[in-house]
Amino acid sequence: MQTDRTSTAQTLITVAPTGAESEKAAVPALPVTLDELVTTAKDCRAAGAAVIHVHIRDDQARPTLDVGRLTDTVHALRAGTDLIVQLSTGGAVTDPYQARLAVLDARPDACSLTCGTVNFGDEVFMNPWGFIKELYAKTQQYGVVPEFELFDMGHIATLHRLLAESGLPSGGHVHCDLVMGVPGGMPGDAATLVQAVAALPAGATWSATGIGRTSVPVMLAALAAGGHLRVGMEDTVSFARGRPVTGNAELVQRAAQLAEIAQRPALSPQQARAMLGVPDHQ
Ligand code: KMH
Ligand code: ZN
Repeated sequence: MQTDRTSTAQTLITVAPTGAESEKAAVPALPVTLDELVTTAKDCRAAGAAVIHVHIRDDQARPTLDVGRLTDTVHALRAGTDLIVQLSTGGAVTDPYQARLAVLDARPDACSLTCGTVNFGDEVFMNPWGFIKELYAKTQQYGVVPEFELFDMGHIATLHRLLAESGLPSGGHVHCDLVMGVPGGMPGDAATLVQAVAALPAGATWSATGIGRTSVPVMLAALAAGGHLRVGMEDTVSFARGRPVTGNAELVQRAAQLAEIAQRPALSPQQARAMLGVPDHQ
């Protein structure tokens, strides 16, 4: 029997545990070592996550795209969990294009692929068309399943252009993530989410994540609109006003509880592989 990839009966939960922006000194619960990351991954898997979106740090807890470290990270996460391992190709705003392309040499299951440049607080997250095309071609060549990161409405137009010019992704299915509430990107509210979803390619699945205080409203709107969820300390370090996140697992747990209440319980990694077209590495 064929998997119905667009069914909204269940919820894919992705955890983004680290990111490139928060500092360990300011956020002690942030997982920055490989041991911390694997422990977090196991806890989040138990809480309901199926995909892990990974940024790594160096020995000083600074963001790095070192391919050797990324490769070790992919192997360790596969050894310790059955999560789909999605490496960030966004990195930090200071990372050069060549280093971001080289992320795929670590041979992850999946990767993020941002569909346009966006103001990113006081910085600029650069994703020009030529880079997007080259990165997409490499995902197709390596058999890595991309998740299209959409920070703004214009990114959706670029996604349509990319699919029209370069064809379907590895795995044959288009899955997007609406990243909402970045200062400079689209706002994290229900009206914007509905507008963005209406503009997505036919047959695409999508998750949404709200940055900072937009985390909960975006999660509720996404569940109501039939979408999937991304949560984690990359996107918010506050669980509630004045209450810091104590660990990624509590964010996943809250997402899984809300999904359950919405009558759309969490997908297992195995079910998520079928939906996204990610081959089994176990
Ligand atoms: N850290 C941001 C500059 C991604 O992972 O692909 C980019 C980002 C998106 O987090
Ligand atoms: Zn990221």
